[in-house]
Amino acid sequence: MTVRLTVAQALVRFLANQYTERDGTRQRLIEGCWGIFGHGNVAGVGQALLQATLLQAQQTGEADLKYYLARNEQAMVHASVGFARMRNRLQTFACTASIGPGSTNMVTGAALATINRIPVLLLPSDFFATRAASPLLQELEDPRSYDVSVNDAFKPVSRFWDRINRPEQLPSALLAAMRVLTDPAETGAVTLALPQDVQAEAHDWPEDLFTERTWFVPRPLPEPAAVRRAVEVLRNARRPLVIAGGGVIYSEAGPALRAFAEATGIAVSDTQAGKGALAWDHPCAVGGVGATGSPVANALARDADVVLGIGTRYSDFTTASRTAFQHPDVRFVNLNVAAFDAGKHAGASLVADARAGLEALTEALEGYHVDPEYTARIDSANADWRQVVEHAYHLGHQPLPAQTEILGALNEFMNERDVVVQAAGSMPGDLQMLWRARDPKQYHVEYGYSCMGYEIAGGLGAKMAAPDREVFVLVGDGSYLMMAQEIVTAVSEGIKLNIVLVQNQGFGSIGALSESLGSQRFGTRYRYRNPASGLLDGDILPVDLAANAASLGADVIRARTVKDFQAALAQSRASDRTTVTYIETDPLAPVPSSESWWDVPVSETSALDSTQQARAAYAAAKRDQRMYL
Ligand SMILES: Cc1ncc(C[n+]2csc(CCOP(=O)(O)OP(=O)(O)O)c2C)c(N)n1
Ligand SMILES: [Mg+2]
Repeated sequence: MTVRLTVAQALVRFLANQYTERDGTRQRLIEGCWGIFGHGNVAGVGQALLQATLLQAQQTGEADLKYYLARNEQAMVHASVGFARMRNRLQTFACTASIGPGSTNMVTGAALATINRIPVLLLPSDFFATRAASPLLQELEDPRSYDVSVNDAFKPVSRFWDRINRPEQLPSALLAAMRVLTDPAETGAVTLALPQDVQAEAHDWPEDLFTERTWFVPRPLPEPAAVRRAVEVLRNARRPLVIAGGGVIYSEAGPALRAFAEATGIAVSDTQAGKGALAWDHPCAVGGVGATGSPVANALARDADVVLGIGTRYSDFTTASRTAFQHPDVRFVNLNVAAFDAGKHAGASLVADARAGLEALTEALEGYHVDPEYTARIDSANADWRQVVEHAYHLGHQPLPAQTEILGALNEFMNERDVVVQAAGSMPGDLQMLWRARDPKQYHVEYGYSCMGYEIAGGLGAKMAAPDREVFVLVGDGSYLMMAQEIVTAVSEGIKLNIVLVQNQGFGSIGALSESLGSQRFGTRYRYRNPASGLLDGDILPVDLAANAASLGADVIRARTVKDFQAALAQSRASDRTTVTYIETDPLAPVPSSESWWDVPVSETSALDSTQQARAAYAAAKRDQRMYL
């Protein structure tokens, strides 16, 4: 039996019938379709989405793929990532974009998804497969080949990429796309480029293509010999340290991690993606590790003889650019579902689902426990650090509050299940160091790509995934100016976000970095150009981002003091409308030290004193950098 449909209609019908299942729970894989239409997709995928919606409304038994209109194509990928991350990678969205700029706007989102190992299905439109009308509006013409389009730019940032030049190619491409999206080791952006003529072309499809399909998301078990090798290393450890990454959370391995920590007494540090895997006030929890981590975790990392990395990619922030671990014989044990990550730093590789691997390790390590002196050291360091955090949370900085006070007030205000979303600027570092999370879904900081502009769009996706939670989006003025437009989408869809807009007149983060590297905050402030100096160091600009947010349809509260801010948060929570709380902070306020380092090279030769001094400090710090072999 066959059914006659266009390629786009077949695509939509197929996607509406895909499910994932893990631990006996089944859910739709593709929750809906984000899109912005242009000539490349309006009559193809657009028509198919409309038809599916209308047929479903008539109760024909046709499954729908609900359409959401974004305001920028990059943002719709971010929203899909926010959603998929919140749903532990078991569900995501498709994104349809028109030919050319609509499609290439998604490239940044694709890179973000792939780097963070989050599934998202991208459907950029492409020029005619027949080339009947070439060159089209927005078509890249490559004199060397007619088989090149701007969508080839998705190749390095996609885990699977294909172009559907004939209807017959669609079924196998779709099956491969679903396999990659649902494979925890391979997942990331999946791109199917769809020529605009092929989208509208009819074909007789086997009906079996559209039967419901369930993709079982595996929990690979560790190989017994690999467990034995890992345990051999761990049993000899006197100063071990766990690094919990995002993989712990995606695998819902928090309880298994807690059981492991309690059985062994090993301290647990976390990465940006792993924060909240173990509650911050658990006796074994020592906070963030690495360049923006807590000094407690970083001191343990410095002395660790064995590092057990679980579900972590070991980014430079996590390893302090490979200076975090200074024990001469430090060894790594890497529990990861992806062999690629499990093999890093010449570690003993334990390729497995985080939960399954932790259960196996806990069992095989029976009888092992760190010595009481190690435990006492953690307790006392944690007690000292808590006081530092309390101080930073309540600094009383004048006249403008410090950012750490805003984060503190928010942390104290939020309920356990509320979610904080952030991505770039000075906040991820402060959050990584100071935030206290109990729930594994509370801390949502995108720090694989640290993409300015993820905040509001990603928060929108997170809220769609968890309508029962309050979502607090923290966004800097720089990020806000890059991508604020999804406030309009939130308003139009009636999706309520609590947005906190932190105004510090430019790039607080890069300003501080620049200063520490001898570059004197050059080009990091939003100021008038000063004719005298020729630099952007004139007066503050007459820009009112609060008024801008109001103009996009949000309710806006202007707060000046921490007290105002607390009242604004309560008002924001009580409202059912997207609310922006606007607050100015002092970018020069003090922040506690992580006692760590990040490798950002400084000019080796320079006419500036500031750069020469920074270079000397850089060269000294660089000496601690190691290859872990
Ligand atoms: C898309 C993008 N462009 C550039 C950067 C580099 N960058 C990192 S933080 C930052 C400044 C962020 O400014 P803002 O949002 O105001 O946060 P603040 O640093 O002031 O806290 C820049 C330019 C980035 N991470 N992402
Ligand atoms: Mg700023």
